[in-house]
Amino acid sequence: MNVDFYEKIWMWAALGIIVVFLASIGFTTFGMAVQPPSHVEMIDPETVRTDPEFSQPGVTVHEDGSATVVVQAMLFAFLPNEIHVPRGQPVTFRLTSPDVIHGFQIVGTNGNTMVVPGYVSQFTTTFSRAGEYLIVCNEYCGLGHHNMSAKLIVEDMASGTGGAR
Ligand SMILES: [Cu+2]
Repeated sequence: MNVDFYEKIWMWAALGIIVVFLASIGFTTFGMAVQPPSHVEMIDPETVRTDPEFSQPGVTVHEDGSATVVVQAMLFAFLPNEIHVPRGQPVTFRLTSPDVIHGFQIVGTNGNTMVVPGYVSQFTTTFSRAGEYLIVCNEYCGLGHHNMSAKLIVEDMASGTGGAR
């Protein structure tokens, strides 16, 4: 079979691109440890409302000053609706949904995650500026989607108070 010289160049170039793509995927996966989450926390959406953790959504401030925020995102609200967290301390958000997919975006910060029924979404961030932040659902979830919002208040707290509010 006679293959034109220029055709051959393009065939080898295409092969070369595929090799480069596969090599870069291999390098980032094994060399740089960039990979999908190895730990996925699951939860039965049917039991979220009676789950020991998620049936008591709220903020827990720990001895070291850091905080954990447990949030239920549901049609069409966040529980709790007003979240008080300490400024300058790591704040870990743990979220899940008992119904459909929601979003959880803290406007003006890097706090943003998807909330998928069946899974626990978790992220940790630190807020350096005190003040009031708007939390919105950024995944269209139904007729009341535009009303789905909450308030985050970043404030200076005495560490180690253990006060949940
Ligand atoms: Cu929503």
